[in-house]
Amino acid sequence: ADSPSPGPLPVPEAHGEQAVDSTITVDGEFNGGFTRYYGEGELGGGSQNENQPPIFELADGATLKNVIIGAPASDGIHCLGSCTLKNVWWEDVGEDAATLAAGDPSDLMVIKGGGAQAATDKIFQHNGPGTMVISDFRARDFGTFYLSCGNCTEQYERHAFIHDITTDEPTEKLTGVNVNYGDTVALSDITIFGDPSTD
Ligand code: ADA
Ligand code: CA
Ligand code: CA
Repeated sequence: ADSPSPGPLPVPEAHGEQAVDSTITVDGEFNGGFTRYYGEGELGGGSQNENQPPIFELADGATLKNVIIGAPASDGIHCLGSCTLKNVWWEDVGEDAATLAAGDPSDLMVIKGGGAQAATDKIFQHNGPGTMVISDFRARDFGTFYLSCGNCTEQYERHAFIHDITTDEPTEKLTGVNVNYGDTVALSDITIFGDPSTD
């Protein structure tokens, strides 16, 4: 029998498209107006190679909202400090969807609204120090929803708060953390369609 499913990802209708051949840097607020952005040139590989450039790179304090990331999505979105992603939708996640790449321990990366699908590996990748807060988010067809880096050159304690999310069954796991570095994840109001068992 088919597994229960959260249904198709409710991506808003795109208002135009824009090919991106070099990373768009965002300082302050950027409202995409639901334009679909997709990679080309050095952002157009569509592979799972590490170290691909992101489509958007957010400076400390930046907000990105109302954006659709189409395919190919390269390494998605990188935050270099505190940042906010509001209503960002990934139609076909590239190497991963969004990364807290750098910053300091007081930084907060807030992801509110939006959704992601077709993530061969991870959706949210936490490499820098600081805290990731993810809420009101939908995910389907993904490996790992949130991963704290296990092998980054610099390791820190990392924290995440994940609430009000709906997903289908991860092919890998919902979250992966390094308790040896002091990582924590707080989960609440999580709905997972399918088999919730773990091994
Ligand atoms: C993998 C890899 C890390 C880092 C991460 C990322 O988890 O093992 O070293 O590259 O991906 O940032 O995509
Ligand atoms: Ca990776
Ligand atoms: Ca990556």
